[in-house]
Amino acid sequence: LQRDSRFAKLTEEHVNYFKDLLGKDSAVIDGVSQDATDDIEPFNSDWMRKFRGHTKLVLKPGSTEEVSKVLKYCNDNMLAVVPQGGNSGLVGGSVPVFDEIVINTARMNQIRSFDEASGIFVADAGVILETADSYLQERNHIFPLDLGAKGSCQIGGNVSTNAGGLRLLRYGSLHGNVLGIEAVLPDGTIVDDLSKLRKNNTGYDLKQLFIGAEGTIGIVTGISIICPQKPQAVNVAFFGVESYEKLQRAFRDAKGYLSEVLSAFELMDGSSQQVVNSVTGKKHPLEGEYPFYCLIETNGSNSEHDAAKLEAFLEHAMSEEIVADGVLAQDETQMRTLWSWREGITECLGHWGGVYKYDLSIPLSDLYQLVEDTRERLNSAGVIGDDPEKHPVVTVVGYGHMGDSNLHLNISTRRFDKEVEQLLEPFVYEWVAKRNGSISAEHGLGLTKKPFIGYSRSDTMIGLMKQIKNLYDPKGIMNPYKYI
Ligand code: FAD
Ligand code: 2HG
Ligand code: ZN
Repeated sequence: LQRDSRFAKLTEEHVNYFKDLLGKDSAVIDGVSQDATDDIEPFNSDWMRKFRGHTKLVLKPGSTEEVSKVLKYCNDNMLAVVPQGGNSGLVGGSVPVFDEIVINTARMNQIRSFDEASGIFVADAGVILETADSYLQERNHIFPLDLGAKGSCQIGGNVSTNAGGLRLLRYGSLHGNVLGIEAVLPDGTIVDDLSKLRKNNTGYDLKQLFIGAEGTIGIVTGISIICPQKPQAVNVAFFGVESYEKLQRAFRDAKGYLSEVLSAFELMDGSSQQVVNSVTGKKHPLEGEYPFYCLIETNGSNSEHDAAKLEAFLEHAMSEEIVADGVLAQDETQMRTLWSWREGITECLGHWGGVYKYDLSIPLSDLYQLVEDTRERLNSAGVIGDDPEKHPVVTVVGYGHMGDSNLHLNISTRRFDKEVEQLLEPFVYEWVAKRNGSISAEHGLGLTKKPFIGYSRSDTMIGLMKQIKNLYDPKGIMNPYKYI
């Protein structure tokens, strides 16, 4: 990958323009002028510390109008930019590749309105997901999305990646819940489509293009989203299961027994639980060891009603030997503990060094077979083991949102290794394409998956995407070098 010479290099004149526009405190500058204001490094590297850019300028506009002026100037002066929210993305999309200017939305963090009767919440893109959720919880509602990075990711970043997360099974995707978007195009045009309407069939639904666009066509500055009421009753159960066959039965029967209250069905394999156990040193909630575990959550309006449903499911699943062991959380602390064995996996996997991550949609019946095939492939190549000299790979784990047929295949390594990478790619992508799956279920394409889009999209589809990109961003300044 080479720097695109059409893009201008940052000069002191550019920096002075931005300082005048935004005020000195809204720019993090390094190496362009004398007054380096802050440590620029965190904006240049991603959550996994896998990608590192070399920007010299981070801008933090405080309003949609400021974003508009910044982008217009960048567009007029051929300065490439990267939109950045909480920088928790997992595909290298939120950091510069070369010297692109980072436009960070952290200062745009105002909640604009909330209506308790309709559940419609309107806020700036830079509001942190957990802040939005806490605000809503105080008003008897929840944000329809929840995920492990909630403490740092921003709702604009969530929308821009079309994040899926832990509640999608129950509350649906952002394509359905986001009702309106305010965004700025590279030429400074403010697209005010901050509708609060659930239904609006007046031509193309253009806001959908921004949901999952990963910062390639404009900067999302505000969103309007419909939020469900806070469930009065929440239950969490955690099960050990002997086979993938039985796990599928557990899912099928959970839907039957729990129907409308089922809010999450999450898969964790035995290896993923060993990883959390060895990194945190905590005692696993179940005594025995099982090849599979699942976490089931219910959200309902009547505690007794839900508990009765869950107990009936439990009795059925135990007596039919669908699950081998299980535990039901008795209070909120236990619920959080059980969730930590699922939500903590991503962080623990990074303990030894680098992680190869694959976020895949696969037909449910085949979903876990990929983990087994990958493990076998790496085992026969002799790259997995305990000897740091001989074995770059520590472990291969499978977990994810089983309720959405979304597998997270992760290969935890002591170091990134060319041989391991060549064993994994294109093997994983070919495996998924053969089953008509998707090479990105929820994390997006960013930089990591850019070369592989063809495994999930036809030339015609990619051609149409390029036409849209050219229409919205004719000069190509928005998040260049990434997937499109
Ligand atoms: P960033 O990382 O800053 O940016 C992500 C992408 O969006 C980049 O391409 C960036 O250019 C673009 N972008 C950001 N803000 C804007 C904006 N305002 N306008 C235009 N473009 C923008 N994802 C899931 O789907 N489900 C999960 O369960 C999940 N769990 C996670 C758990 C952990 C521990 C971590 C670290 C990540 C997880 N993710 C998950 C990844 C997920 O994509 C992000 O956490 C989140 O959605 C990104 O938000 P962010 O604000 O950090 O965006
Ligand atoms: C999750 O579901 C996230 O925990 C992260 O989407 C998955 O790290 C991963 O691969
Ligand atoms: Zn996930």
